[in-house]
Amino acid sequence: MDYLKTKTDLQQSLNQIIDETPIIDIHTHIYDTNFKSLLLWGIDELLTYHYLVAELFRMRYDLNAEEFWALSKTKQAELIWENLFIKNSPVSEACRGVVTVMSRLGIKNIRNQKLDDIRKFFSQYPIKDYINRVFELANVKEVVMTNDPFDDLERPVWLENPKIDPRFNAALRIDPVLMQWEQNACPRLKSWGYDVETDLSKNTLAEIRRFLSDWIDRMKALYMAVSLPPTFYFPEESTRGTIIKECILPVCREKQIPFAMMIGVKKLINPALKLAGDGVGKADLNAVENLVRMYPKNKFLVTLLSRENQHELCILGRKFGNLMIFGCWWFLNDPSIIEEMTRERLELLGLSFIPQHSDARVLDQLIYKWHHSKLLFKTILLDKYNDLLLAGWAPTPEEISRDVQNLFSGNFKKFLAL
Ligand code: FIX
Ligand code: ZN
Repeated sequence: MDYLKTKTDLQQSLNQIIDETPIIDIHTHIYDTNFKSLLLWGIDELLTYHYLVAELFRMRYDLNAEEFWALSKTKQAELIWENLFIKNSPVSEACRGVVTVMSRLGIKNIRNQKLDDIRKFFSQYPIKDYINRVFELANVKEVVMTNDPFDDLERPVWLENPKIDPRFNAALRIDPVLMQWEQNACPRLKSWGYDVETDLSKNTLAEIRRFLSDWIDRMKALYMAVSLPPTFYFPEESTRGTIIKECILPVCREKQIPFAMMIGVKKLINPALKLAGDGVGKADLNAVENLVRMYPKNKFLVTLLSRENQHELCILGRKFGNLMIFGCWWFLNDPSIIEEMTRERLELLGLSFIPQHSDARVLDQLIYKWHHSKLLFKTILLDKYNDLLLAGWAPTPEEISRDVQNLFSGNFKKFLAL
């Protein structure tokens, strides 16, 4: 057995393992080529990512949002490039990410490049080759999409029963069912042939279950997902509480798939910023505690948006094996917070969690979101294994490889198979 007995040995072995271990990215907003314009890629999409739009309006508070949104995508990108990269150093995580993507794609002397030349670089790739290149650079073997039957661009694609690239798994996203039943989901389901009314009669509940089951089967969805506000509570005498209890949880049990709850989004606190206008709030984790305890036969994937919720979530994770904690979501996907959350999770949960997801909305973001996170995991895990070494336990490269495989894909696969 070649035990790793020094920090230097640990570091060399760990760095190689982290670089070589393929990833399943369990939550993204990217699509395979069947979904045409929904698949976003290239420099203009990278620069107009809603994280950067929010940062632009900080730098240029004088900008009129309506006028900005009226600009073409290329003009929006040029404004962002000028204000967040040229007139100010791109130090934010989202700005640095754009630089990382270009560097790792092989673009040289980025800071002196003209945007049109960068555009030419991206245009050289046929999209299917580019998908391969991005997955190869990020070392991502599979992603899970966010698939929304209420999206008028996406739904027709699914109804054609498309042959989806096997690297792109589906997740059924059902926010309108839980968040806008009366005004949105109910009339839409009715128009699609489901015999539903706004009041939640036994028949309506059965039809909602049929709708969920149909779409899980159509998409071969790995899980069902929803994003919920910080005010979310359960159990709750409400439309949302009833649909979760009578529809979501029974169907997830029947299909043996997890229910993924992403909790803490304050939708559109600044509507003028559109996708960039969402905020964050601390959630009441009694809601999660009640769900995982009351429904031991259901599996729950949970990620929370508030940094202040993370320690409580780890403690819940220690108590309930049907709760799988995942990712450093959105406003938490920053080195200082990833560091804090990942250390806390390793100390409290060992290796029984999913450390990261990319939430990539633009295909190329897989490159930076994973490169940045893997750099952090190298530092964090080195400390943890070195702590172990100092305590008197020398791991082997095979054991570290096993551990990292579980963190990067095995924990997710095993949780799905439970
Ligand atoms: O609800 C979600 O899936 C969120 O991740 C998105 O709504 C959000 O805009 C995002 O992309 C964050 O990274
Ligand atoms: Zn997301």
